[in-house]
Amino acid sequence: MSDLSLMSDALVAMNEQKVKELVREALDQGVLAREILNKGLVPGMDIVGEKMENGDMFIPEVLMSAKAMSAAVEILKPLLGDEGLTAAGKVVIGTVKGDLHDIGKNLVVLMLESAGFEVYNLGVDVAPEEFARAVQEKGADLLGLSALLTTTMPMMKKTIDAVVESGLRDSVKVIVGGAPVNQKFADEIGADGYASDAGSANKLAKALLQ
Ligand code: B1M
Repeated sequence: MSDLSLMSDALVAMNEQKVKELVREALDQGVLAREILNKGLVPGMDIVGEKMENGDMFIPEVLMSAKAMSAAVEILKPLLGDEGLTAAGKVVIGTVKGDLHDIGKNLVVLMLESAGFEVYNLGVDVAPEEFARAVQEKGADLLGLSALLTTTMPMMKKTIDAVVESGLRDSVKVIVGGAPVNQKFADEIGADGYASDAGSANKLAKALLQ
């Protein structure tokens, strides 16, 4: 059976080739895509985060690990989604202004798309007015906000404020997520929900739009 800790090691070693090789090997051995993600890749990125925090890895190195992670996610992409679900609604999603982290948000996008949502991914560093404009233009049922930095969390509140100001708050549900975010914060800023990971975001989106 595949040892998924080797995948974490390869990610920390910034070895994209090896990561991809191990992902393909695990799939060949019948390991589920979700398990590869949750037990091999995400723990690897957690170690990268710790090393970054301790000054054992620097930004260019973290970027190389992030690139390896994205390449692995590309392989898993077609296998991650729920099958047989019908179009469930329109979603506008992005990482808030000042924040450039997008790996987790892209996983959320992946899950939502494969669950049949029509997803408009605005990318990273998205200003509150940009979100509000997109909600209006796309007629979104759901707005998803991601933040990975404690310093950009307040931007989530500002984004909700912008949606309120544009008179759209009653027509769109807002969900928030990202490592520093929690349910309490979501409640404080007036979001409709919080999800801790991509799978829960998918469930939450479906529940809110039912
Ligand atoms: Co940055 N970074 N980073 N970084 N980075 C963190 C987040 C950090 C925790 C590392 C650390 O110090 N331990 C720390 C934040 C500390 C804090 O504020 N609490 C940090 C810092 C400080 C910084 C810089 C300030 C560093 C610097 O320049 N001195 C800088 C800021 C740049 C900016 O954004 N303005 C910076 C830069 C970067 C890189 C560009 C090098 C790179 C990002 C590359 C990219 O995303 N394309 C990077 C990375 C890779 C990380 C770590 C190592 C990994 C993040 C990741 O991709 N995780 C991260 C440490 C860590 O998280 N362990 C760190 C894997 C991903 C699958 O998980 O993103 O949590 P995550 O997403 C999950 C859930 O959170 C959730 O579902 C996802 C999937 O299950 N989720 C949602 C996410 N969004 C959601 C939205 C939802 C629902 C759920 O609904 C809409």
